[in-house]
Amino acid sequence: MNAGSTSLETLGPALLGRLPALVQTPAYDRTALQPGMAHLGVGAFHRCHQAEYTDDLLALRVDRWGIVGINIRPPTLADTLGRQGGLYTRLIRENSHVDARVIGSIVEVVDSQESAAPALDVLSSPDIELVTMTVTEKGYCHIPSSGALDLDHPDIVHDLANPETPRSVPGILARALERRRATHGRPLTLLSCDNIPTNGVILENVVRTFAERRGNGLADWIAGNAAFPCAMVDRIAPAVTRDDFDSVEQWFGYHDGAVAVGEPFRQWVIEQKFAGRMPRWDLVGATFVDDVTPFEHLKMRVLNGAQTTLATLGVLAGLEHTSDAIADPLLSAFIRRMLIEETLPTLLPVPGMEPLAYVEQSLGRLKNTAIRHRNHQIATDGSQKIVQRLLNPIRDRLGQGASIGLLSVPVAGWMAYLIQASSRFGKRWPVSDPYAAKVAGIADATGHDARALASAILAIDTIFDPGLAANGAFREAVTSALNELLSDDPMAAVRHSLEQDEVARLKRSKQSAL
Ligand code: CS2
Repeated sequence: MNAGSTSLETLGPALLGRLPALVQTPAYDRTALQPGMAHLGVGAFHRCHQAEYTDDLLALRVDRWGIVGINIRPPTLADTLGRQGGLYTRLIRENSHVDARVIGSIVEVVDSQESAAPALDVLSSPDIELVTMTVTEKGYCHIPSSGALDLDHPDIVHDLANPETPRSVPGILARALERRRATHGRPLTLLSCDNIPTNGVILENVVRTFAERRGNGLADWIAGNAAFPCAMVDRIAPAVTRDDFDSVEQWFGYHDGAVAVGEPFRQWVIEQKFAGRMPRWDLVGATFVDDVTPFEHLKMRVLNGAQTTLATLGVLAGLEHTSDAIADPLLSAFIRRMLIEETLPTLLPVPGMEPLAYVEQSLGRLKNTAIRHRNHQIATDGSQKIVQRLLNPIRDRLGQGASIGLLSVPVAGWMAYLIQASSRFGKRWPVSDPYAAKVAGIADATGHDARALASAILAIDTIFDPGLAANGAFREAVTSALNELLSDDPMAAVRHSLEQDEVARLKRSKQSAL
């Protein structure tokens, strides 16, 4: 974003000493930093999360690791972060409260959208010991239902044929590791910070499968010299809007083209499995653990599950943001009941955390009206999100012989969201999802029969595990919710599932009283 019509000065190292007192500045000498880690995917989340933790750590002066930020997809970084010397304003907002701080941990930015070469030069450098990444769920090129590398993915097909000029994340990482092996042989930790289940395992799997296909011993070298820890990351940091840029100008009197906005809450749990040195993020609030799984289930099933539910049902109800959806009494009652009745019993015990309190805390976070998180943004790439957020807890519930009537509603919500974007249903809104065309094709061919629609979508086995898709109770619950969600009164699906749950609850309590 350029300075536009304003004549205000743009944030940069020269302005640091002249910022209003309300804006905190880096509490360390940035010129002494050394690029020790790279981050792939410098978006709003990275700027509000890993880069902030690193800024906290740098302020403790324990080490001097700066971040090299790399984008291999749009947007470009040179015109925003680049021209600001890596500096940006991080706003933490909660209702009327604002906390502003300039973050200084990003020391260099690299645009590698046109070709992987600039990214590969950084990732294969001996100075880089760690690569963190937020490349979105679909960046891993895996099959959501199994976690395996999707060998039919066009970018993977391309990269296997042209391994020296890769386009995909697995192809780029495999090539960087190959160059490290050939040049200096130094180990590398690759830390996924995306919301996919067992993200380190999936990352390792896609990179290893890709390397195995190369058949030059690379996979063995990777096994001995790279580590892929799992991590749970959390902070709500939506896409930045024009309003956010304008706010910084109005409140603080300077222009910043790389503002990031997040909520106060943040969490980072990292599996202690590193190939070499790691930044001591544990000194600034991150937790290093042996097993991330319980934390990951808690976060993806409760917070992210609630977000996806509110997003798709919110769009169907004509609501714009998460905070609007949760302010709706029906949706708010539904989400609380769904999480407490159906999601919580699927969770593993989480050391030091009380699940019910976590649910209440999560619902509180979603009510934050200063966080303008659009329902359409969260609904983007839903096909890559519903397995870990909704389908895995449903599978666990069915395994316990327990009810799934509430969790099935947002699954049908995801279907209805994509179905109604098809031409047969009047293209009610634009969508972005790798499965949008597939679902639109089903909708165009099938028409308005909810049973036939649900059946055809449940047959997509790269999303729905066939065992789950064959389950009668699940099919019935999804079909009946979809039928209502596609009607003129979509929220009837939400009302009815709550009523049915209430009836079942009464029945259970009568039985246990006998
Ligand atoms: C959101 C997440 O867009 C989405 O899919 O659910 O980005 C969410 O805000 C973060 O995971 C919160 O940590």
